[in-house]
Amino acid sequence: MTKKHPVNEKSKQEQLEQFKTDDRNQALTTNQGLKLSEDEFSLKAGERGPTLMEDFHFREKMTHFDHERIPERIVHARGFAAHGEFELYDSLSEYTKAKFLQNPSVKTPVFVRFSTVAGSKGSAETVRDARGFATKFYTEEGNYDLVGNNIPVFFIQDAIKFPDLIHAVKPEPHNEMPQAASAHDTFWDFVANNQESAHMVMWSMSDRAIPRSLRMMEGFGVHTFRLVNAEGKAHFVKFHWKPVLGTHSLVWDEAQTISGKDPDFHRRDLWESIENGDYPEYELGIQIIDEEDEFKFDFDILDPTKLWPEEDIPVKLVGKMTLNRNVDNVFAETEQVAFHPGHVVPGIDFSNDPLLQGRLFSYTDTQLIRLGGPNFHELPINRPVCPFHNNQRDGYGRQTINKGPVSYHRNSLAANTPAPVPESEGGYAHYQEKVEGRKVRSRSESFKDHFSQATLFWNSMSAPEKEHIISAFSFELGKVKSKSVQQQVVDMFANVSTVLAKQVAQAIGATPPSGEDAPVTKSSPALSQEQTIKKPNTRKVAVIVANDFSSDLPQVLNSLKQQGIQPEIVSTTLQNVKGTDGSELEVQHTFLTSDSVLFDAVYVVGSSSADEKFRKEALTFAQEAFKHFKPIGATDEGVKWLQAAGLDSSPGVVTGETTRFTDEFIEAISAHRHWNRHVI
Ligand code: HDE
Repeated sequence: MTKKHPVNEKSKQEQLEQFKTDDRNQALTTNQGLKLSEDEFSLKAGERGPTLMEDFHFREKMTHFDHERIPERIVHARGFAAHGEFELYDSLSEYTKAKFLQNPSVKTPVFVRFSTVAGSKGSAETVRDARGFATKFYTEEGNYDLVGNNIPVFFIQDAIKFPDLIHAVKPEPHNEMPQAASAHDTFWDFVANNQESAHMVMWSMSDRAIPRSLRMMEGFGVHTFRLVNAEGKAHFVKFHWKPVLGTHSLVWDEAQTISGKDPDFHRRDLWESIENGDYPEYELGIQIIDEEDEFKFDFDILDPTKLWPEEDIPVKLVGKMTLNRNVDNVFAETEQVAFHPGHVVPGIDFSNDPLLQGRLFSYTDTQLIRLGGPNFHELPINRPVCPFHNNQRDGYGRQTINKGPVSYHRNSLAANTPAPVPESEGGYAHYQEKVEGRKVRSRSESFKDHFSQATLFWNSMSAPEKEHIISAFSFELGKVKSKSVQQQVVDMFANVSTVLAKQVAQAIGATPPSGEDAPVTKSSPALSQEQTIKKPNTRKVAVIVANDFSSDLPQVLNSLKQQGIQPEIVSTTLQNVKGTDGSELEVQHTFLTSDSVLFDAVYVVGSSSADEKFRKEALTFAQEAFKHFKPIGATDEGVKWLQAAGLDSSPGVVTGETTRFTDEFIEAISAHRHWNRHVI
């Protein structure tokens, strides 16, 4: 009965094509198709007279405009998305019968939306926050959504607390401040009074919450899910996305400046990378726990404030996702896409994680109001690439024209179709987990350890990462007005580390805890970004050049490009700059349009004809990069400038004095940040 619907990486794109339109070179019409002869003047009684009611063109245009906005997402409002494909390395049939995880030759189209959580739709992108990482797989068995975050745990253990958490972190209701920031009283009051948040707060205060790029952050399904194979055997699973470029972050001072200089920093980076053919790639990883081993750990695997240490339960890399196409229209695609953790396919099922269970209700509910009725599954971006048939009918915005009189089940007039199909033919059957218990409102004892993994995270950090966490707490709590809340938080995090709590207390004028940390017995190296992949690819270098640059420069720039590094020329004006040998370089940015924080490294070249103003601008770039631990290179006049400013001979600063300048500069860029530099 069920037909096979072959899906390939083009299936979604082909489907979307049917809905696209190109307005260029067309006559202007009303929505009824009527050609218009004029579009600048409303119809009036006399040239200086009132507008007439019969001006249907004016009314249609204005009415549509008046209704252009839809509510933004209650959380994850600020987002950006791209299309791509997923390919499997080896069949996962041992664990799951999901069709798209069987055959490595099948490529599945995907749509991924990244987001911040707390800020409004127009807020800056480099704020301190978790990032959403939501993937829709358009499979032959229907849409599968992996709706994850870039942090593997969550603030709360039960979905019923989600409205409280979000009320606390959003701008305070009496004055709507601060925007897209957790550094305020209500958030920290929530934290101190809901101590299950400790582990996630450690992640939020770490570098993970200020990613360098959406291409350079991990993704996590967070909850424990189930994979079920064709024999009906289930395993517990956690999902991971591992970025091929490694996991990298900004530094906080830089992130704040970028929020003003380029509030679109992350979307611009994603958009441009895809346009340049530097396709973002992420490997899909799974951690598997046998059902029999459910109780073998010192944490409850249903508790979403806990991760599964990768050293104990290894992450097996099973496939790769490549984002290779930007959207055509942000509203139609990115804004109207509707993700749902309950969009599953046969072979993927839920666990009893109480956070996941609540999410299974919330997504459709919020989308009903955001997308204005029950037919948003018909929007082009949300349609599965396989057919869908049922007896649901009507409602706002219905597009499907269901033929025939029958819209009920069971029936005889349509031979009892559309009909459910048995599991053996692809019908979804929920995993038959045995459950029993009393109806209670309570939390399992096994969920009550809130601090062990927060401490594990702290113990796994490198020295610079620990410093960043201390300084993030000090910043956030330094913005809190209530002394009592500040003190409660210090007391709470003394349970994670007294070293941390003491330093934060010192910074914010609170009373430090007494006592010392217990000796470290366990750490998880996988949690530290120190261990991540480091590559020079797609790192952006500001090359600061004036007229009369030396003839070696084009050669250096070519060598950088060969390593995948992206040099961009910055100068006083957008006029081409000329070298002593007559060669020319196109200038992409001026000191006015650009800033050091928008680059991964700075290369000061200058020239002997550069004036004092130029030298100062170049040094501002270099000093800013120095402060942010970024690689700095200098040749020609630039060497003298750095020397005079005392910026040379520090780790990650490479000057043309060395004969291996290009190689050493590439090495410095590949190392990304030079934490051992002494920054005052
Ligand atoms: Fe969400 N979340 N969430 N969430 N979530 C939404 O659904 C919710 C949680 C996540 O790009 C909303 O369509 C509850 C964890 C992402 O469109 C809403 C709880 C994780 C996105 C909702 C959580 C997420 C959302 C708002 C606690 C990581 C953006 C708009 C039980 C695993 C998807 C919408 C996109 C969006 C509810 C917690 C990820 C209100 C009740 C944990 C990536 O339904």
